[in-house]
Amino acid sequence: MMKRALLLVDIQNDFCAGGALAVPEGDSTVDVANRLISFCKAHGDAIVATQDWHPANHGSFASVQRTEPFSQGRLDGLRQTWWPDHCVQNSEGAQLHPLLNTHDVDAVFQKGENPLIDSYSAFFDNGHRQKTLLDDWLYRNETKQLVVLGLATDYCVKFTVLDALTLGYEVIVITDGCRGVNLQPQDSLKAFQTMSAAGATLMTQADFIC
Ligand code: VGL
Ligand code: ZN
Repeated sequence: MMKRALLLVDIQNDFCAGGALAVPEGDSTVDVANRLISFCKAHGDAIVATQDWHPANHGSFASVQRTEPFSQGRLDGLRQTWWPDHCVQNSEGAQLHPLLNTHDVDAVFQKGENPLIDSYSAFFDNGHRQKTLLDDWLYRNETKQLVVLGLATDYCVKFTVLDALTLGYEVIVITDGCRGVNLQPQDSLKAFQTMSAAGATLMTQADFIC
């Protein structure tokens, strides 16, 4: 039996309306996520969610670097965008969206705790130096296929999907369940193209549920 897991990336208050790093239309991922949670639950799939989970002194914060949000620099030798303070551990902004059906979520994985390096992917930090517990959990669950959606298309969704493909998972990305930051106008489109070129299958929720 091919086991499947639904992976909900960073559907957190800070990436939604009114949040510290609000992604345009970020809230619209919640309905898609809830529909897929019901569908996948009914099919016996695992359901996992991630949280961006930074200490208040995280090195990706423009405030910590005393610079302008959305400008660029280097962190631990890697290119880095400086973000507004967001998803600070245990804050309201770091909580999963209140309308997300977390009752049916089997496990939540946190990332971005190390203040010295950013962590867009749910599997590794941006330098691939440390691994989260997600891959081991999925391995124990005998997961072959991941169905991915969430926030943000051009950062955490993209890098999660690329790492998942490298780790050998079959990956389906639910395009209408994702929204991007789009610091540059085409970033989300490019991210979908990059994920597709790397081997991910792009589908809408309607395609997937049919
Ligand atoms: C994210 C920017 C900074 C994301 C997280 O979840 O896509 N983006 N931290
Ligand atoms: Zn972050």
